[in-house]
Amino acid sequence: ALAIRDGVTYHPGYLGAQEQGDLVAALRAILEAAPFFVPRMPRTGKPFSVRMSNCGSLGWVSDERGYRYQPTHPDTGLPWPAMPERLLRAWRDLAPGAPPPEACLINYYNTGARMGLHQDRDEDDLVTPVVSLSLGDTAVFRIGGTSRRDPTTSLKLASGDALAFGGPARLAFHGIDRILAGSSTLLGGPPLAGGRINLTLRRVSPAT
Ligand code: MD3
Ligand code: FE
Repeated sequence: ALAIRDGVTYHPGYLGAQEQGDLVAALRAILEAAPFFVPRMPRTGKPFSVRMSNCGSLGWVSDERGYRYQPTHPDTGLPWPAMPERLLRAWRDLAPGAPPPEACLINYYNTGARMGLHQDRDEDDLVTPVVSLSLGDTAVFRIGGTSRRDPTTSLKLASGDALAFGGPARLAFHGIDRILAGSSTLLGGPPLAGGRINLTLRRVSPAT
């Protein structure tokens, strides 16, 4: 593992080719039960370019009413599917000693999708690390400090790479500048027509 900056641990090639394929198969089953929804900006309702779903006991959603975690899918009203065992193992590997994850956000980026610089602060637990896994096309990821004006570092995230964000990096500004189309053959066939999937595992409620 490499220290990218204070609190950021990078594990290039954390998932092998077989594990990536198995995880995509598990995600296809999850997405049949919990299809991608289109998140919208609070107040304005402007749609995100990223499509989303979740697994675990809680899922992150966004609409005109705001950002929040909830136990059910915003369109189907059904509970989110369970987290696959391989994700729970990744959490134990990459956030050792942390209380179990409650939410896994599934972000899907087509070519042209991006995510502006932001902080993750919708969780009541802001101390447990966030763990991220990348699948499919390579993304140009950018991370700065806890002030929007802090200098940023760019990193290319390839399929199978993992990151953990803890300590001072838990509240760092970060985003996805672009997706390198055609850089991976992992994701093919609906609803994943190429592009990139990012999985972010989080603790939402403070451990008791
Ligand atoms: C740094 N997702 O879902 S993953 C997000 O690739 C999000 O889909 C991006 O930012 C993606 O909120 C970036 C890397 C990441 C995830 C969570 C973080 C970096 C983080 C939380 C705190 C600090
Ligand atoms: Fe984020």
